[in-house]
Amino acid sequence: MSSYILDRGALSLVAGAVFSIFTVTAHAQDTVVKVGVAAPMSGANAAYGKDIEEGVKLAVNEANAKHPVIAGTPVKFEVVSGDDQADPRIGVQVAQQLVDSGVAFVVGHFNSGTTLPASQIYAKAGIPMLTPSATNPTITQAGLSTVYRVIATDAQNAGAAGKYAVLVTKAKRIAIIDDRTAFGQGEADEFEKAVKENGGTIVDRQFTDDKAVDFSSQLTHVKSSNADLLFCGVLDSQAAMIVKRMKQLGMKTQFVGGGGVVDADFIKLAGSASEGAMAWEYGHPLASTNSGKQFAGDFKKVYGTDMLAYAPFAYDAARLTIKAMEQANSVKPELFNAAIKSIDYEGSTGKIVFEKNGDLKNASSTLYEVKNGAWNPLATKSGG
Ligand code: ABU
Repeated sequence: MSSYILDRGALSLVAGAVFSIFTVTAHAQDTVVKVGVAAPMSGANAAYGKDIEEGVKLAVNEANAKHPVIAGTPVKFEVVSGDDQADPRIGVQVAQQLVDSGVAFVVGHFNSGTTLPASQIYAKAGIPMLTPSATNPTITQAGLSTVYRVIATDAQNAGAAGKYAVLVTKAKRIAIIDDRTAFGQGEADEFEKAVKENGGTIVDRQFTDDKAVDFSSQLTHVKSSNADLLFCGVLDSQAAMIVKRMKQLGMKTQFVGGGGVVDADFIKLAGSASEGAMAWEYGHPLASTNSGKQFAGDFKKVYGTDMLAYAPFAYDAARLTIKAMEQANSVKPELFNAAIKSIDYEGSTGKIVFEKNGDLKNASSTLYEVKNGAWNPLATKSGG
């Protein structure tokens, strides 16, 4: 029996401090196919990790409910989660543990900084890795044949943000703060490039880190630069602290966030300071399609809460890979990986077809604004 197919007895051997296994009722004759989820399940990014895990669990439960048979054998999918704590070093360890535990494929990681080194581990083992959220463009530039991304990159998302800031918002003096992570710095670089390509002016660029809770010195500097627009390459909780501090400092500068900011947590944490904030998020608004609305409704029904941001991408990543297994009639990664490459999948986030490098074809991005305590879509940039 291959390492990625475990019988029920073998499952008990797979355990560790960073793992949790969601038990399914498997019949004795079922082949158990393990589905890895790698994301931060603890620490400041834990809510994103839980969101991703819940998206994958939804996909797996739906697949199991159909009693799938692959290569003539009843199959039971089982989720195995690894907590990478948003730390690249731990991300590599988790990746190796997931590979050793016999997962057939992995949905993850959440952070670009963990995905970059972890993708090498999965590639070496021949295990497909589909990230639902890691958007640094370089992830798919390493020539790894097992790496996929079901979401737009920051070349697209922050690129659209930079162009829009200059040509539509008509900002004259633009400032940037980023958290120096692979994601934050990467998207800030893409934003700056697009601003300059479209004839805009960057008047200030400040840095923080992803653990910071005080942004006074950076914001005071931005205020003194008379910036009319501030783009921030940070995640939701830091973005919320930034808009609160901007209000306290009496700044009139338009806040624009990049990925990871358009969610309920940002509004909850920022309170009234969130009003008028803008941010670019990957994909089109879920509510704009029937499949998106269906996913959001199903998620709420199952978990009793609204999804955060990346659950539908994680759901689609798991569903399309299971479909690839069915098309290949195999749970062997070397066989269904080829089927992923040619998949044409209509998911909750839209159509998923991959470029040769594993990136999403025709990815889109949407600009949102907080109005009356809720995120509202303003503009969507499709394709490219
Ligand atoms: N792209 C949103 C945040 C996750 C990351 O790329 O690090």
